[in-house]
Amino acid sequence: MVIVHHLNNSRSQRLLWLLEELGVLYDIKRYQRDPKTMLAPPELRKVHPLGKSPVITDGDVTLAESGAIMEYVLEKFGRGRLMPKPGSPEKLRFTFWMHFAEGSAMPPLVMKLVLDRMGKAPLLVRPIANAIARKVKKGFVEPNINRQLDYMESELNRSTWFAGSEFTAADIQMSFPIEAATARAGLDASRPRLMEFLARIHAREAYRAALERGGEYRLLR
Ligand SMILES: N[C@@H](CCC(=O)N[C@@H](CS)C(=O)NCC(=O)O)C(=O)O
Repeated sequence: MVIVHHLNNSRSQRLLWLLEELGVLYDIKRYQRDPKTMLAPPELRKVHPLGKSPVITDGDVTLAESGAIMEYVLEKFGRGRLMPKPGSPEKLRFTFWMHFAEGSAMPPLVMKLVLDRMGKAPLLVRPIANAIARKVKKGFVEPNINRQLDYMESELNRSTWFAGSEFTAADIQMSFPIEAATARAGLDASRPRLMEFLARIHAREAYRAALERGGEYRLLR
């Protein structure tokens, strides 16, 4: 049976959701973030040297990295579900969003999280830390986040879901940056397609079932 090594308030929630959509039986092994640093506990490094979540174990297979795990799960259990037909234009869009989520959308959102936390630097260096953080956010991080959000919004003007008219695993993969952008980058009703996307995914039975099994899911801000 697939075991999901699940960190609270993290990307592994997305994987539980995929497994629920496909009706795959799975078990959860839980890990708690350090409440101060928000880092994963060292036990996770015993499962995979990177010590990040998600990681799955399935028999002899131990696999990290959300996109790779999703591909593995779709190949092994999907029977063609939740992905477009090979060779179709939708498949190309699917591949793009599967990579874009972690390759492009998440890095500036993670940078924003880290830079926002610089406000908690020791008192003596706080003014300098804040000045640097503000400059990097204004000059690099926020323009990138905004350009990416605009692009996502425009793509959802083209079609209901990211890869086309059908819901696919690319929508699951994209859910995390979009949820993170609402939590920490001011994504709001000024981008109505993205807000509708969130409302639609949050109403899905499998999304709710995964939340129930996964437990606490409050995105870091
Ligand atoms: N690109 C990786 C990112 C993995 C990642 O950074 N996971 C976060 C959880 S959202 C984590 O484990 N953070 C705790 C830590 O870095 O110690 C993926 O999608 O799997």
